[in-house]
Amino acid sequence: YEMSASLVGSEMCIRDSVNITKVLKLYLVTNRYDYSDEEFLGRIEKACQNGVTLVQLREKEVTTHKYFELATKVKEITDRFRIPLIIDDRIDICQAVDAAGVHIGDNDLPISVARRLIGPEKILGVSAKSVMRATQAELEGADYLGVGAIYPTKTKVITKPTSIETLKEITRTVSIPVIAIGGIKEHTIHNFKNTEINGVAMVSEIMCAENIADKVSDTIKELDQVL
Ligand code: 3NM
Repeated sequence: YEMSASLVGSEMCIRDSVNITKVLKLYLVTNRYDYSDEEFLGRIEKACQNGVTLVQLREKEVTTHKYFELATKVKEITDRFRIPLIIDDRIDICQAVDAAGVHIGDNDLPISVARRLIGPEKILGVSAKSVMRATQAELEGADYLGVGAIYPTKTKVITKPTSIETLKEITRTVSIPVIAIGGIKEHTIHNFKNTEINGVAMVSEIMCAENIADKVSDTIKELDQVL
């Protein structure tokens, strides 16, 4: 994928320098589980080394101080690999560490407000579980959509099942890129043939993999067959 060096520095226009249709291919969403910081960061680094194309830092139960600290450390890693870092929910953390963008769901700020706050230069991702929400998100300034949960997931999240049919309807309707999320495993990627998605987001499949390097590179090979 193409990405200019400006992503690494604090220059403006991150959004323009990232090829959004390509960086969504294998989208790692983090989860801390019971890992030590060292183990957690080590896993993210392994994933970056072996082919994930974007990292979303997703923290739900930490203080702002801790979120900032983790975001700073994760950004050191993603910068090294020239991979965009997206922050879940927290616009302030995104701005504080100059991440590439922010991802918001139904319970976060309204989409248009989030866009106004982050400005035109940061990437805005939005969760969409219906065609209506997807259309609205596109209108209000989303750069990409996360659609799910496609499969049942054990990862702690407020979501509801979203069918592959709805996913297809969304990709047919909107013109911004779409990723699938929720319970996706290396061995279920083939199910996304002909859905017109730009990539998949994974949490447990990568964060809990016994061998992250193999998991990521094998998953990329699967994606190459399907996308
Ligand atoms: N968002 P796993 S599902 C963070 O449906 C997240 O919007 C979802 O975890 C949504 O890959 C989910 O381990 C968790 O199943 C996905």
